[in-house]
This record gives sequence, C-alpha cells and structure tokens, in this order.
Amino acid sequence: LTDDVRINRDEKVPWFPKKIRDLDKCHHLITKFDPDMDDGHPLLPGKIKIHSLLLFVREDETAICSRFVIFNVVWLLLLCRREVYRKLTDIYPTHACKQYLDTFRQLERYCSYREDNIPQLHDVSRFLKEKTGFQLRPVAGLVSARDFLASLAFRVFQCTQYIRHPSSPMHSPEPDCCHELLGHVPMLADKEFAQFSQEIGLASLGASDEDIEKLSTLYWFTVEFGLCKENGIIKAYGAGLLSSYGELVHALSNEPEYKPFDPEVTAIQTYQDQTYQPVYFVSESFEDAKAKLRYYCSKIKKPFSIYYDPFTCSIEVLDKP
Ligand code: TIH
Ligand code: FE2
Repeated sequence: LTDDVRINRDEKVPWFPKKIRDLDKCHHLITKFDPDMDDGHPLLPGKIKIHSLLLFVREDETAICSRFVIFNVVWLLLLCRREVYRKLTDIYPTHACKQYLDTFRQLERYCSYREDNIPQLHDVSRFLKEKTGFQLRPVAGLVSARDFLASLAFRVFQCTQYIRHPSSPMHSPEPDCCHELLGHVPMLADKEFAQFSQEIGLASLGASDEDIEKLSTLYWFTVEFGLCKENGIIKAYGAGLLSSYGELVHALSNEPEYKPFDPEVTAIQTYQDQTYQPVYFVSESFEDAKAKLRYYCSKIKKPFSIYYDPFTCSIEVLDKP
C-alpha cells in the first residue's frame, strides 16, 4: 500500500480523491498472484501471463480492453453461460437474501441477464445508475484497497472484465466478470446496501494505512462474504458467495463457523483469499449492519471531516472544530 499513499504536504494525510474525475488516479493494480511463481493459478488461461498483459495495459489501455473483451466473450460464451449461471441460479432461491432475488429478477428483465447472453457493462451501469446512483467502471485487475474503497465513496464500482479459467467455474480466488455481474451488481441495485457500500468508501478517504486495513477487512466480511438473517434463517448477501457455487453451498452448510457481525471484532478477524472462508459474520439485517458500521466509522480518527455533495458527486473537506 505504500506506493499509492500520496502525502499531501499541508494536510499530512494520505491524498484522496475529491471528485469523480480524480478516480482516474485511483486504479493502482496489485499483482497478488505472481504468474511466474504460480503456474497453476486458475485465472491464467493456459500460457498467457497475467502480468505481461498488465504491462501492456499501461501502454495502451483501450487496445488491451478490447482484446480482453474479445477474449472474455469466448470464455463467457463457453462457460459462464452454462455452468456458472445455471448452477448458481438453481440455488439462489434457497441461498440468496430477498434483496438479491428481487434485483436479480429486474436484471433478467431489463439487462438481459440469462444464461445465453453476456450483459454489457454499459447497460448494467445505466441500470444501476437509475436504481441507486452506482456506476461501473472497467479496471484491468485487482485494485489496491485504498483506491478501490475510495471509488465506493462516489458510488463508483471498479469492475474486472476478464473471466476465470474454465477449469474452476465454481470458485475463483480473484474477482472476474462472473463475480462482478452475478455477485456485486444485484446487491448494488439495492438502496440500503448501496448506502452501506458508500459509507465504507467515505470512511476510507484520507484514513491511515491501519484503518484502511480494517475497513477492507470489514468490506471483506460484509460486501464480499456477508451473511444475514431472514426470518431466523441465514441467507447470503456477500458477492464472493453469490458468484461461487462452491462457496455458497459451503457457507450455508454446517461446516463454517458463524459469528455475529460486530465491526470491532470483524475488522480484526484474519482471513485468507485462496479458498473458502472458515468464518462468516452474520448481520441481523442491513439496517442493523449499517447502523453498526456508521458508529464504528464515526470513531475513526481523522484530522478533518468530510461532506459528500450528492448533486456534484464531490467531497468537501471541513476542518474539525
Ligand atoms: N471467490 C469468488 C468467486 O468464485 O466468484 C471471487 C472472489 C471474491 C472475492 C475475492 S475472490
Ligand atoms: Fe468483489
């Protein structure tokens, strides 16, 4: 995280975006899985090395994006359409929370979500914008936690466009377009959840590295792997679960450990991102999770406070009295 902390001399806090336009500086990629070290990584289609693709991105972002799209369309047609989509939609009715089921139905209707179609990022983004003001922005890989969370403050969601390797359709250790479209998009179309996501983002602006670490852990156990109660029954709302058949089944089996969502505890829970989670946090409801998160964020120490102007989508920085 050291690189992307741009210290602002006057304020002595890490630089952060104040306008949507500033997000052009918020897509620092991290190479978590070094392709030279990890040939068996399921995101590497055959011999194609992710990091040589990433180097290319910096030189010519648009060229690579269209190559990615063509490339991905092939995988998507071959596998996302059948395996991922079909298997997941089979178990959503029993495993996904009601908010998800509701917005998923709308996506089927208005964004042509179906097993033989690839929804276009642009159409999906337009749908979200109308529902909750969220918009999607393509990104070439895994973005640093600071940059990723900062974009949420503006209701901007950075989306990968490539797809997992067909050898592991039921789980990918890194986000891909199945994860974004099936996991995140339906939840971002829910008002309460969109608000929750933006609040994590707002709390991250100008936060210390230590607080970013805690906020990204909170994000991990809620937005990615969160469970919630519905009439006493546990359901999934986390995107990492809703895009992985394997983990969705695992999360609601009796194998993992469940803990009540409590930001203080959740923020310091250790996690791994290679395989299924051994621990999940269960929220009473979104309202409850939001209230707890808001209280937690109000305790984060910063030498300033911020105001988000929803008309201009920009941040005003206010001195603390
Ligand atoms: N495990 C998820 C999937 O298979 O769709 C992808 C990820 C979500 C979060 C981290 S990796
Ligand atoms: Fe994700």
